[in-house]
Amino acid sequence: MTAVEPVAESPATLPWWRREDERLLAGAGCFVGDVRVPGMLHAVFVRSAHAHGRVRAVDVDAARESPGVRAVLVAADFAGLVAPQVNALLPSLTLTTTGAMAADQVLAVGAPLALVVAETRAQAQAAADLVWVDIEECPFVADAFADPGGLGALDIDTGVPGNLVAKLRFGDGVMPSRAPTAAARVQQPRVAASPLEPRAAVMQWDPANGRLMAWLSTQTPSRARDELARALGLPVDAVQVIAPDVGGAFGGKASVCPEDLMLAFAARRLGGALRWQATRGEDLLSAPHGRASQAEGALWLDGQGRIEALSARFHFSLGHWLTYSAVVPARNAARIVPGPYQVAQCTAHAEARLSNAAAVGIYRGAGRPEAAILVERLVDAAAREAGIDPLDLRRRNVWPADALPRTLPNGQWLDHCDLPGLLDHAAELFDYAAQRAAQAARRARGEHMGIGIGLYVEPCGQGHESVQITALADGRYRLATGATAQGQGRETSFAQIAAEALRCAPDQVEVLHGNTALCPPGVGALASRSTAIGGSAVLAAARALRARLDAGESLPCRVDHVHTAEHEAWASGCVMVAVLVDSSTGELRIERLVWVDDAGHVLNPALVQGQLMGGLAQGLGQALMERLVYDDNGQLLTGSLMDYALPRAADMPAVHLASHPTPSAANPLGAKGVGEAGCIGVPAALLNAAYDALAPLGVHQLDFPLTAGRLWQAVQDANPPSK
Ligand code: SMO
Repeated sequence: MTAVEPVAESPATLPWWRREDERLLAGAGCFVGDVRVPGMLHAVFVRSAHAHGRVRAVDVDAARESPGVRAVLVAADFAGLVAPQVNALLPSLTLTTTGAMAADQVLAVGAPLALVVAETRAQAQAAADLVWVDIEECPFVADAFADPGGLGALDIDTGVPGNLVAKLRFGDGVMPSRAPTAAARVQQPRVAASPLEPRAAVMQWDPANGRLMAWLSTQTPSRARDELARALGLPVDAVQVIAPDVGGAFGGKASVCPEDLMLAFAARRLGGALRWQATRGEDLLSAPHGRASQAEGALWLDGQGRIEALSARFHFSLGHWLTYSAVVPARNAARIVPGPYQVAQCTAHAEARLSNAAAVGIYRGAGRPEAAILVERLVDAAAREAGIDPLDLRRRNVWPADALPRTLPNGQWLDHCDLPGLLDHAAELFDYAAQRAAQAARRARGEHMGIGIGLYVEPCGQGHESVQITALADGRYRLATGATAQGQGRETSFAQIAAEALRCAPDQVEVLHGNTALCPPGVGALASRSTAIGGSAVLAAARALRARLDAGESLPCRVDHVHTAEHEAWASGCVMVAVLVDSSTGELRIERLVWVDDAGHVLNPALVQGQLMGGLAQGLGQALMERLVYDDNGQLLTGSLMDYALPRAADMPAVHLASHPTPSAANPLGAKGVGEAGCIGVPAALLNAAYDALAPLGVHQLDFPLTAGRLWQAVQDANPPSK
């Protein structure tokens, strides 16, 4: 490896500088897969090949005699080890009480059936292949959505009490009795979070002291510590969790998985250290998936083009076990309707069911895309029906800037934002009027050009985050945060916030995160909350520390602070996109993409831009390419990145980003979230653009992902409107 040339200028002064990057770009990062503990053994899971079945036998005799094998553990060995806990957000939530490893039945392809531990990973894999499993197949449901016929139709034997997991309702709007102006159905396929490093863990049991060290690729180290302690019956201070470099998590690493608990249990049983590294295929098969929802809605306009009423129903399919935040997308989707619009009457209803498939958890956006895409689709469809330009219809119905912040009729507090300004700013950059004129001319020539708008508001997290800042005797500062990082540049931004308040240079502030022994207990990094909530904790602690130092306190001097958000920061933004669809091939090409984002007070433009672009790539992937597919036998067809289409660099269009910041009224930094916005506004705009392109052909239903094959089929199926 060649040494990194020192940068002549102090790198901290460069606008793009992130303190994390030199290490990561030079290959000096440390992911869980890089962790080596003396004497550690290697673990491989044997997984079910059947979607639902009774386990007649799991024969591990041959595996136990295989070279290098130290142990083969089956369900009976894990008896009493219960599944991870579920966030009891919803009063009607039915908690499941399955074990970490299913004993007498399997509920999904990929469900663990045995754990093989050997001296090398290859030996563990070879032995795993010798495990013989006899399963009597049962009928299964791969993805369970609502069916109007009632729950009975889905009432399969899941082994879990209650198919209906969550059902909630906000608002008490009475819908008009006349037919709606527009109705829409939006489907969100299952997608894979696809972090750089698949799930990974190193579990080290210290028999002398009865302690567990867990290196875990997680975005919630404190929660993982609590879960591991609970599972092993240990006090929390007997467990230390370290989340080193994570390489992306996107919600997929917010929940402890049953595998993590089994590995910790096995490490204690064997009295040593174990390493598990999921393969990419194993993660596609058995890591928590995202989305997996269907939604339908209806919208009524009055004679003045005002939204009189809006109804939305969301159906989520959750797979065979519940991640900690399994019902958060359902809850978020319901509470975010009607998005940025003033609506007199509104109902939103979300429900979720279990199915014989991989678990579904939160994924970048976590319910916000589901809500925003449905509402934006309804607004565009209503505009078409009413003969009103979609931009104009939005202008008529958004909250004016001076009406915010406010508490909405559904109980949600909507932050300060400038929705008319976002529309105007985006329209100007996009050259909206000229694009519409060009569209008319191109349509006359037979081109299928479409324009789509995605306007969104997104709540960015509730609750608290913690921090400790210590002024050290040598003049440096040590900041330890309960928030964590998966590549967002948290060390850079938190050092920047602290340094400004402490009146020192950012490189005098060391930032520690992702280590439960060194950091105060915290929530972690999710919901786009870390800068708004964790950063506000840093600001308060740094100010308090500065005041104590100015008062002459002796060193070292430490301030602990927990910031609890009184309100939730809401980001907003507007995406406008122009697409051209080739009706003979179905190929969709993005001609222009403009995105004006309101992330509140921007602390570090380079970090914000990185988050926007990353979110855009994932939103684009979800809209155009990505879909996890189970076949009629419950088998996952998209089991590798050869079959599951992640966007690559060449798939990224030119993007015009602009910032339209209004400070949040929810926190002292004025900061809002930014990490998930790309998955919210971008798919909404792309879906509307595709509909707009194909509307003249009579296409009335499009489903994600908008692949060439699907668009071509939609054109074939369309009934062109009579001229
Ligand atoms: S889906 Mo996010 O990591 O809350």
